[in-house]
Amino acid sequence: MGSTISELPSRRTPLADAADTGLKIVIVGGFGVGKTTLVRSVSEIRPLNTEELMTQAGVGVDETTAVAAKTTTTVAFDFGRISLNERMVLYLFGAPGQERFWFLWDRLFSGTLGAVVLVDTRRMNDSWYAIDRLEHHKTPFVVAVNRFDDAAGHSLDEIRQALALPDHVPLIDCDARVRSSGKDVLITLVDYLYTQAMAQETTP
Ligand SMILES: Nc1nc2c(ncn2[C@@H]2O[C@H](COP(=O)(O)OP(=O)(O)OP(=O)(O)O)[C@@H](O)[C@H]2O)c(=O)[nH]1
Ligand SMILES: [Mg+2]
Repeated sequence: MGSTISELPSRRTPLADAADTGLKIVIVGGFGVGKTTLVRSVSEIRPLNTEELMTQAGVGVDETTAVAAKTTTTVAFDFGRISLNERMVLYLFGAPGQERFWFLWDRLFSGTLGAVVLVDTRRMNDSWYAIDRLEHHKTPFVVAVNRFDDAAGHSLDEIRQALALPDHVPLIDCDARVRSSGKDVLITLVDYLYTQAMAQETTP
């Protein structure tokens, strides 16, 4: 596949010897919400991206109205890695956002401990499929709102209501282009997974 790999960091951070806990995390959400951007900005290795140029063939098939500047799209998945501390490593899988590639999602969820649902407030409806599949697989998830510059300033409370998210599901703002912001999202997810695991342990 003639994938274009651009703007990749040249760094290659070796995995720490002490790393003994690897967690598989998926990044899901609608078309063009910034999944590939998030994996790229946080990954400490050169991420694998399967981006293809969007062509005339997609006109009328792909819904590009809100992302007119977008020129490529993920056709398989993104892969990256980030060490949260000496011992804990996250393996990140970014899902393809376009409906015609959704059949890949269920396979991508296999062995996943948790997920990030990226949301663009201009196209909230595109988040339903992701939330539905995660609930179906009983995969714990957090929701991160990727604030695009031209997005109306909906509050997190309004977004929680619109997505009918239960109170226990963490909901935060992020900028997928900023490494520290992406890292905060992942830390929120790991904290949430930890709290859930602890709660299950204490439940008789
Ligand atoms: N202004 C702004 N642009 C962003 C932000 N996040 C991503 N982008 C841009 O939005 C476009 C879409 O980002 P991608 O990361 O390709 O989105 P994706 O969810 O992987 O898209 P698909 O894989 O095609 O579903 C890119 O041109 C990014 O540079 C953001 O927070 N703000
Ligand atoms: Mg992508």
